[in-house]
Amino acid sequence: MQNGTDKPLVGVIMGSSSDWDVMQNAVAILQQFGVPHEALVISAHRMPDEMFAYAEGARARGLRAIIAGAGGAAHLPGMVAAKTIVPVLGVPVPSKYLRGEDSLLSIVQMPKGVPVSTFAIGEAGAANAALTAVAILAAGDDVLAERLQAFRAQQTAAAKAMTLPPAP
Ligand code: RP5
Repeated sequence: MQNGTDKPLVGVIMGSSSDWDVMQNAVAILQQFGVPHEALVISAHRMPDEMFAYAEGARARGLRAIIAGAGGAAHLPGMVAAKTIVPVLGVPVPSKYLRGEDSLLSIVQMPKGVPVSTFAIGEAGAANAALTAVAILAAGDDVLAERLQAFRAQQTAAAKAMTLPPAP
């Protein structure tokens, strides 16, 4: 990265430590790309004052994207988006009873004017949210853009090298 500091550019927040299994997939991508980031628990329902303070201070602290994961009545991404113009990338975390369909619908159905970019339920969504954060940053960072291109090229090569077992 070219920002030359360890100040986080991406915030990864989640409603509970129980979301970590999923959300660590976002952190892993940010680490892989060398993006300065922070990861912390901020619960919309259990610590609403801290959630609003985090959102209100995000831009001034230099955050350029916020990845917010939550499960069930997943209000965290939407309420953070309500208090900041920093892009919010929402990750629906699988829930115990409804397997994350509740989380997905809670996050995706934002009213017009307050967007949350919403990703797939679970690990793929967390990883893709981080890749999107990388893409946002890469718009102004050629080094990061090259890393992203290389990542895509690797995937292409891996797909081309795939073989299938002989037909039964
Ligand atoms: C949400 O409630 C969290 O994002 C989590 O997915 C879900 C359950 O939280 P815990 O009861 O496991 O702390 O706020």
